[in-house]
Amino acid sequence: MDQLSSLREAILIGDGGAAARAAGEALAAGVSPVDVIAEGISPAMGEVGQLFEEGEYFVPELLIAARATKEVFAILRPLLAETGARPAGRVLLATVEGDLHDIGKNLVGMMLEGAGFEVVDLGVDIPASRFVSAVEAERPQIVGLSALLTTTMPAMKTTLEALDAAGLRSQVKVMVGGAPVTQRYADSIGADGYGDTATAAVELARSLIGRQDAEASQG
Ligand code: B12
Repeated sequence: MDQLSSLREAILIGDGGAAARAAGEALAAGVSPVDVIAEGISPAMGEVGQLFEEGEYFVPELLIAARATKEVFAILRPLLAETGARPAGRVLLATVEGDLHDIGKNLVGMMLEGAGFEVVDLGVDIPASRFVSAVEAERPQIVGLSALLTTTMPAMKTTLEALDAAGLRSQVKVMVGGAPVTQRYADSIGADGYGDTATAAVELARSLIGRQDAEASQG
């Protein structure tokens, strides 16, 4: 898809205006908002991360690429909100304590919104105690934890333990993700699911809601 390649290129050079125009053209050509994220923004940001790892990009390039995606999200957000009449479920989403990475989390949130989920995004660097109070206040079916640093992954475990200690663990399904996180790690901390991409996060959220409904009907 031509418009999606232009979108990718615009994000790679951090040109928000061109990215927004390319996204607008893709939408006009019939590409769905969800596909603009899944097939445009998501792979482009993956590539930006890769270029950084390879030493081709430095922090400024990263940040202007991330800023360019925000201009596209501004166009997509109202369109995503229009999809689906009844929310598919409520997801509380955040990056764990000590961790400021939010590009992947934001993509996950956008994709979930596109799939009809109501997303409560707490932001970044969220301590376990805030998850506890937010679960009490928002009553989500799912909590999504993101971590991009090996040093902050343990905060996922701490968060699960805090939910448990507050008597809330059985009321929510917890899904985890972020570049260093693996299925094995998710299993080791007792999370209910792991997703390696924003698209996988949507599938996972759907299946977790299904599991929760089944458990609720069994009493
Ligand atoms: C962008 C970036 C930054 C930006 C963050 C900007 C922002 N607003 O997010 C800045 C420059 C601020 C930054 C800072 C730092 N960073 Co950094 N950063 C990256 C980089 C290059 C890309 C991350 C990214 O956005 N990828 C693109 C997105 C789309 O992918 P993603 O996040 O993995 O998300 C996808 C999936 O993982 C999944 N997913 C994500 N979350 C969730 C949640 C759920 C529930 C589910 C199901 C799925 C899911 O879906 C997403 C979409 O497909 C990575 C390298 C890399 N390749 O990962 C390093 C990296 C993560 N950073 C690293 C480091 C070390 C740091 C710093 C400590 C650097 C420093 N010395 O100051 C600081 C830490 C700041 C902090 N306290 O958090 C290291 C971590 C190493 C380690 N072993 O932990 C990495 C791996 C780079 C490296 N090789 O050294 N960083």
